[in-house]
Amino acid sequence: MPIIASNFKTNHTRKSTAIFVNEVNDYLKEKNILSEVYVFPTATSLDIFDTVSNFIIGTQNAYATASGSFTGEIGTVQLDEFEIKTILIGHSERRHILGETQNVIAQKYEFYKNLGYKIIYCIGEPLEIKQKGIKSTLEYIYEQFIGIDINYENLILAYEPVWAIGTGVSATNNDIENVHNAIKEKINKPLLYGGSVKSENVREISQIPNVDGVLIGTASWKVEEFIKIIENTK
Ligand code: G2H
Repeated sequence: MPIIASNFKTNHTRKSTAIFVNEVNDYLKEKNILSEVYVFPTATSLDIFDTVSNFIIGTQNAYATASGSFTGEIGTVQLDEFEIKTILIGHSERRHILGETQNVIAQKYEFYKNLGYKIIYCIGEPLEIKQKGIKSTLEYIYEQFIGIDINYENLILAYEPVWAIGTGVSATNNDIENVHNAIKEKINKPLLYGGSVKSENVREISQIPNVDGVLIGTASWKVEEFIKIIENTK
């Protein structure tokens, strides 16, 4: 069953998120879709999903704590209120824009793993590494597994090359296949591809061997496009 995950990043209000969720929920109810669908809204909208049953809501981020003095962060006390048990960890925007180090990421991973959360763990290389070739790309990616328990039962991986994120330029099918094959050989977990996935390329991408689904930002923010993506994913 393919996995389709929408990452809202810093987009949508509570009002527009509620509309999005209701429409996608209605669509999934009618269509008997076989994909496993996830939505990661902003933290401010996590509380409006009480009645959603056709897909899984996760948090884009949280701190490795129950509660405490961590200005600007949320912890499990807040997530528990909304019965959130799914988290994105290691997204390139958190690594490269928010400055999360591998050490911080590994601590977060360990904390949420110990609580049984489903973790979508993101990895991916920047352009200058990609330009050095597949060997450097894989070395870079493997360093992103330092401190990460790859045997964790609730782990889903997402390969997101940094240069393909939000740029409109997806990796080629060949690039995706090579990296996915290599990762799968080492780590036998569901492996998503992310980076400029849209309704026009999702069918091809989701049919590449060892691609178990997709993680989508930009193209998933409009409900019609997200529904097309769900329809086109095989
Ligand atoms: C990668 C992806 C979603 P986009 O960040 O995680 O974003 O689809 O906009 O490239």
